[in-house]
Amino acid sequence: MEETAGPHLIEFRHIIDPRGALTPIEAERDVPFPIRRVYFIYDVCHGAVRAGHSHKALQQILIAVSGSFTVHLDDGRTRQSFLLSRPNIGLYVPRMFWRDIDNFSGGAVCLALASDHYEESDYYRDYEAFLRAKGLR
Ligand code: T46
Repeated sequence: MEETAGPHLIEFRHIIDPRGALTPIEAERDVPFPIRRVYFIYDVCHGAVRAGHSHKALQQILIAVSGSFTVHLDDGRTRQSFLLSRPNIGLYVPRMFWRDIDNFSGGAVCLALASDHYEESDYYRDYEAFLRAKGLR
C-alpha cells in the first residue's frame, strides 16, 4: 500500500472459535507503515469532540476496539465521515488530513496505531495554518 493512498477502511483478520474472536495486526503486513507508537482513548465524556488537528507527517490507523465513534477527515477541500464500530476494521488516516472525532458511544475505546513517536511539532492545531500549508489560502 502506498503512503500516498487516501483515507480508507482496512479489514483485519477476524479469527473466531468457540471461545470468541481474535484480531491480529502486524506492522508493514496489515498496516502500510512500521508502528512506532500505540495509544488509546477511553472514558470519553458524553458529547466530547476529540482531535481537531492535522499531522504534517504522521500516518495512523484508528480502530473502535470497543463501542463506536465517527471520524471526520478533511483535506481542505472535501470532508469525509467514517463511523467506526467494529474491532476488526481500521481507518487509515494519511498525513495532512484535518480530523475531528465525535459521536462516541458509551464505553468506546479508540485504539491508534501511529507511524512515529509523539512530537508536538508535527501538529497543525490551527485550521487556517493547515490550509496555508496545503496552499489553499
Ligand atoms: C489523533 C487523535 C485520534 C502524549 O503525551 N502522547 C501521545 O502519544 C498523544 C497522542 C498525546 N499526548 C498528550 C498531548 C496532550 O497533552 O496527551 C494530551 C492529549 O492529546 P491530544 O489533545 O492531542 O488528544 P486528541 O484525542 O485530541 O488527539 C489524539 C492524537 O493527538 C492525534 O494524533 O489523531 O488522537
